[in-house]
Amino acid sequence: MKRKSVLSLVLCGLILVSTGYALQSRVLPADSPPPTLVRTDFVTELNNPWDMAFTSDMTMFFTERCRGLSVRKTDGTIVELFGMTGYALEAPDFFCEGQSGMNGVALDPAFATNRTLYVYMSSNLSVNPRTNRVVRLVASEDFTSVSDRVDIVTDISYKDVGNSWGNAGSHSGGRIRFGPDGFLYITTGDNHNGILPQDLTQLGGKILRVDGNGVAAPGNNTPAGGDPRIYTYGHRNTQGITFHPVTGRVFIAEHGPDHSDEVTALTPGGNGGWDPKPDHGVICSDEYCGYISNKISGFLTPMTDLQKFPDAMKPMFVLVDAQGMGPATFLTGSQWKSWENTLLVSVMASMQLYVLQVGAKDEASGFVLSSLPLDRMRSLVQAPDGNLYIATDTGSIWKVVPQ
Ligand SMILES: [Ca+2]
Repeated sequence: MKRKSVLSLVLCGLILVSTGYALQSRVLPADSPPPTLVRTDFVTELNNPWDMAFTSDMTMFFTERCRGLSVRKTDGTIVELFGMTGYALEAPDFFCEGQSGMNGVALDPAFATNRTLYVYMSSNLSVNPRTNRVVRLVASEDFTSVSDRVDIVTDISYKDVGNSWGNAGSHSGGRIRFGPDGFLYITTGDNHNGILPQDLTQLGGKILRVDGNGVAAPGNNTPAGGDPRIYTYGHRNTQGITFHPVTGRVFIAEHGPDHSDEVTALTPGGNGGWDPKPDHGVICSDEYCGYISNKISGFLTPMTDLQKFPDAMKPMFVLVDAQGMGPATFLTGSQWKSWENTLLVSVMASMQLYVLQVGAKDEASGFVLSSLPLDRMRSLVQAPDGNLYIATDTGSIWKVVPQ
């Protein structure tokens, strides 16, 4: 990417980086060409596909937000495994509301031997309020059923009742991924609840890190008095989490309100700096200042309030004109040519993908990928075949081959 091209994008109104942080523009290596992308439909006619997880032989588990968990076998047949009535294992407590339902899916690192996988779903097994849960399942050898349901995390904050800022089921987070450390990372949302992100006793507005039984992982460095499952806090509604292929560092991408989509490299025990509760004397509808200011006088509530939290984790990439940044994955392998080890992030409202180059100090810059059709891309997963798979809100899962 030439600096001239970056400039032209900015001139087109696409502001790539904030001037509020010490971010640097970088230029991708000129001696390595970018890949050409060949896109085909992998699965179509789905209902809000939300996430995918692949076995080593390219069997694909996938979720549909209002239906449940299914699997696409290598011969192309699809089996409905877990969720609504008629699925192989019905979940009577499962429901779909707002942005919630059957969200993330992840395979256990030892899936090949233990057949274990996990989903993030809304459940009415808890009442007043209902909750989001992470549920563990075991898949049969022939992929025709799942069994042995165990709810390993049962108390993830859920927006039980709509308010002036949105419907019930809003801001649930919902991505789950195993890190290279073997622990499960879970992204949660702030539920339009002002106190949640900075409240260390509740699980909304956090990144959680647990083992396969839902027990807090060692090394979370949760501040004293906090729930030990909390890895980082002070987040809004994170839907993207991925791990640097070389350093293993954890990166998240999260929506801003009407400003400041952020990509952030996480530090254990760190504060993301989002605090939408009203300061003393400030009145915000439903005690949530996420779309206005939480201060007596000031600008919009910042996504990272360094004035209030000087030690907060600074984002390494900010999209000032927020467009719903979320799903994210690093691209690994030489087939990606000059994009190897870049961070791919979906920006849903503008229906774009950003390719970000991450520097040694976690600074980043990037450009808009323009060779794929416009669509709201809800999940980005690089599969064991080295190709990229993209779930779209319009009901497809694409296969994208770099050439
Ligand atoms: Ca932040």
